[in-house]
Amino acid sequence: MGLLRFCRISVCCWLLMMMTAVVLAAEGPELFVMGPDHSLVRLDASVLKAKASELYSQDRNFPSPEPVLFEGVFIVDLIGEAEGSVTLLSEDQYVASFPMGVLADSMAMLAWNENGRPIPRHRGGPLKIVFGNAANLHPSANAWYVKVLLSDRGQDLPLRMIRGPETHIFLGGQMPDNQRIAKQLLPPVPKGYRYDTERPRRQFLRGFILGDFLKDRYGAFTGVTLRSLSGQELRLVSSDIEGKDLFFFGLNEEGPLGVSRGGPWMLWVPVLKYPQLAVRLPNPDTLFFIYEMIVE
Ligand SMILES: Nc1nc2c(c(=O)[nH]1)N[C@H]1C(S)=C(S)[C@@H](COP(=O)(O)O)O[C@H]1N2
Ligand SMILES: [Mo]
Repeated sequence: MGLLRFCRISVCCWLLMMMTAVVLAAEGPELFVMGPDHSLVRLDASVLKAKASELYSQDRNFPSPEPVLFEGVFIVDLIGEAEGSVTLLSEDQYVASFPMGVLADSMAMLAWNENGRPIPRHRGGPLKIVFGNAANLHPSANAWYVKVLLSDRGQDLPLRMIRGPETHIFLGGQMPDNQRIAKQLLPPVPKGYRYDTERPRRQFLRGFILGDFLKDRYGAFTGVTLRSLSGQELRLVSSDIEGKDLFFFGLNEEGPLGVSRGGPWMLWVPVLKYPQLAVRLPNPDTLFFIYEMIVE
């Protein structure tokens, strides 16, 4: 009796695993890019495969005696060489940014297959960056789990504010001065690789107190969902927000926060003041890459 039951369970588990594998394989690689209306557009496997190339190289994270055959898309083939710089965002909020010329010279590819098989998650898949020639790049340039690709044009992103059927496109530069706040701090920076490494320094970040920002535009609100380009979401209800110093930053001293610096908007929570809220953030005190808010 016991053995029969065990067998039945194993068969069920096995079937379930096979079905999951089929579904996952059918999905294939996907990548998000910025569309003309500043919403994220999904490039599915068929779009990516139409531009696919092969590359014999090494996975620098897992060196092997023989070269590996990668299948993927050269970043140059996705966006063309004319663009100034490119930022890649990964599911774990890791960011990697490069001048376009560096990506072209190093033959940077977003790869989904190695030796004919999908790249497993423990090796950086389903989509990871590999290079034909990466002699001069630090290993931290090998971005794993890549999800979003943004060119220069995508760096200075507006905020999409959505309530019901209406979408308002908010440009940081349009902020009325009387509503702005500025706070001097060592800016939080997402973990990642930046080709132009600039030492972080104490400076003024500009933006709003989140509650004031929402009240000013919408009057009463019951809650808000903040959406990050890398896929994380944070839902706050009005009692999380009202009367609290939750900082919503969109500019530094040079101008709008680029995505490689955690922009276009970031929510910064003073951890000591609001520890219960801070633990809900993917990074210790900050939700980076906020590009959309849904207001209720
Ligand atoms: N998505 C993602 N990619 C990433 C990282 C990360 O944390 N997340 N770490 C980077 C760093 S700092 C290095 S050194 C290499 C790590 O490779 P290793 O695990 O083979 O040492 O991957 C890079 N790619
Ligand atoms: Mo690293």
